[in-house]
Amino acid sequence: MGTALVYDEEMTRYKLLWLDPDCEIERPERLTSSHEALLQSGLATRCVSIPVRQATDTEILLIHSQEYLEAVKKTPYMTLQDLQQFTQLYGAVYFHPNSYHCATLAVGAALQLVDGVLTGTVRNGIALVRPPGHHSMRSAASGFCIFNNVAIATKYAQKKYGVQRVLIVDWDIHHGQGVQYAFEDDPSVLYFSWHRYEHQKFWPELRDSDYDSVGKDKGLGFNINVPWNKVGMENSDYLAAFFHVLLPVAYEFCPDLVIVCAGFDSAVGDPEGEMCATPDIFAHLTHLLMNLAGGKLCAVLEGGYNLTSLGQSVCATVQTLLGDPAPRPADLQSPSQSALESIHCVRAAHRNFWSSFQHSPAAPPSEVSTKRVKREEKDERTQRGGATDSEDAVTWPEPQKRRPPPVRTAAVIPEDASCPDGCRRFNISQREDFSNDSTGASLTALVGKMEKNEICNGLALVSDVSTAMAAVIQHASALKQRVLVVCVGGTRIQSHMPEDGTTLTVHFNKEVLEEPRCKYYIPVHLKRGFGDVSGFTQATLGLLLPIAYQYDPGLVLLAQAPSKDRPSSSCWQQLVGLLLGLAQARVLVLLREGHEAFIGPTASSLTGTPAPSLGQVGASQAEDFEALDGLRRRLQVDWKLLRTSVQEHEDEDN
Ligand code: X5A
Ligand code: ZN
Repeated sequence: MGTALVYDEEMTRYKLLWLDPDCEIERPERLTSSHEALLQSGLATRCVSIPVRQATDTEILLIHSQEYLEAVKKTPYMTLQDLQQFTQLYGAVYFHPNSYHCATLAVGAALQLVDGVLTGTVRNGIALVRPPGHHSMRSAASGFCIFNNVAIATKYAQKKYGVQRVLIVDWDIHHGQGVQYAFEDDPSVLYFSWHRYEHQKFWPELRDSDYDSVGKDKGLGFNINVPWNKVGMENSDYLAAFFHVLLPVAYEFCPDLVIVCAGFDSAVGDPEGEMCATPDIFAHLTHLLMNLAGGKLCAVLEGGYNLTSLGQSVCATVQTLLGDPAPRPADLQSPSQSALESIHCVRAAHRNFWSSFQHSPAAPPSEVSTKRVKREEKDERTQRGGATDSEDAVTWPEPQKRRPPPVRTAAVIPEDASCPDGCRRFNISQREDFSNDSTGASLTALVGKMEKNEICNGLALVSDVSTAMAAVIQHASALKQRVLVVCVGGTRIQSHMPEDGTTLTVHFNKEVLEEPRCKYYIPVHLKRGFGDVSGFTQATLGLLLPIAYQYDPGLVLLAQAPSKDRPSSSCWQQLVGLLLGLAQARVLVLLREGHEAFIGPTASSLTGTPAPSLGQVGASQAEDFEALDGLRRRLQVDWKLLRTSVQEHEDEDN
């Protein structure tokens, strides 16, 4: 199951023919240099090339009006003067005699990608296209966009394949108002967009882009806007929006297909976005979406105007789609006050629509609600290192090369058990082992190989989880690796776990456990156990992942302790899949003898197969929700990525 790359050089054959400072950034080189970056890095050859095609009129009419299509069809025959005049009808867009042709190819590329993913030819993929699409509306071009590639692809997937729910994630730094307008009354399409907004002072300067545009009629709640009111947003701000807004809702919605409006003007160096998130962040944003919809993910290029940043971001995305481990999410800061204000407002605006937010505070804090008039402090923009004038002034380190280990998944299992698909058996045989503990010896040897980047991850069937855990932790700390221990079930674990920060333990349990002893031991009480999918998603997305990303372990140890309550295999696979975003996917899973049934599902997730969907997640009991949210509030002093609002926490540094 591969990754599609849909691209054709023809889409570079149109350009701005007159002077227009607003449009000059949208150049053919955006596409050539993105494609070149994929070739240079060797990623292009690992993808399955799918040819583009022209979209038909019928397909374009899924979103656009006949009048508009007819008007655009005339542009190839216009004189330069006519083209300029036609352009005047719209905002921030230009036409060239070859624009119409390229626009039909851009739509067709998105449709080819949807075909590839929904017929099962490929698992996922990216379409590198020009012109972009998300600003274009039923009867109007806008913001370099002519036809709405992603909106058309969404309708097409629903019509041709009977796909029910589509999640559109728009991480471009502009608001895709065209996508919002196309689906705002449609509950089968969930549209999420974050965008530079600056209290309506940033293009397209629409009131409709604010957090309180939540959809209409039947579609109420299915439009989610996260307005960024300052420039300079960083990795932690984007991750906080994923952990505390997008992901809980996405899991609740349970899409059959994910389409990404993949604009990379939200990355550092971009002259439009002026944000500070690094290209590597797209590896994580992509990874976090890859366990939804059984992994069916279509990324379609939108914006991105700094050619260096764009190429690096495209590579980070494609390499993750191909299944390579994401780079370490190093040194995450606290989300900024302004980002938290936005996140708080979005959650409040959606509290009646999504059970994930139903217990969130209702009204935005009062000083926030006056937001539309407070915009004098504009020049705080340089405060967090946001770009000022020229894009050349902005620099950032070159992303680390990601070199996946030669062996993906090792299995330490009894010699008489069959090796799960896609795994390499890894046993130190009794003969070679002098310690009398061949499992322990195998585990430490395996951790050594993971450290040396020879094996990526592994699973082991052990008779005693505690002993195995202790052996691994000891060995990992000798290697000076921070270890994240995620323990599921069991009443108590190793009392002599180090508390100096070299390990962080998160212990999910159905029984009431003691209060956190220290910052590095976190008991999480899941009253209804792992069978309660809403409790599981709240705990995993809203608690475990933010803490784990901030901790940034070098190794993840996931252990299933003895317990009557076992997670369903789909919850377990989601957990494994999501944890693979950490520690360059160095995840070691310990299963207990007697739990052999988990070997197959665990191996499947470790080898990179997307986890099965959890089904549409219902509401959790108010008291259960409160208990977990209370824990989140207590922990956010130490773990700042847990914050979902500005008010909860007034001290210090931001
Ligand atoms: C697709 C995209 C941006 C338009 C900016 C107009 N459009 N100032 O990024
Ligand atoms: Zn954009």
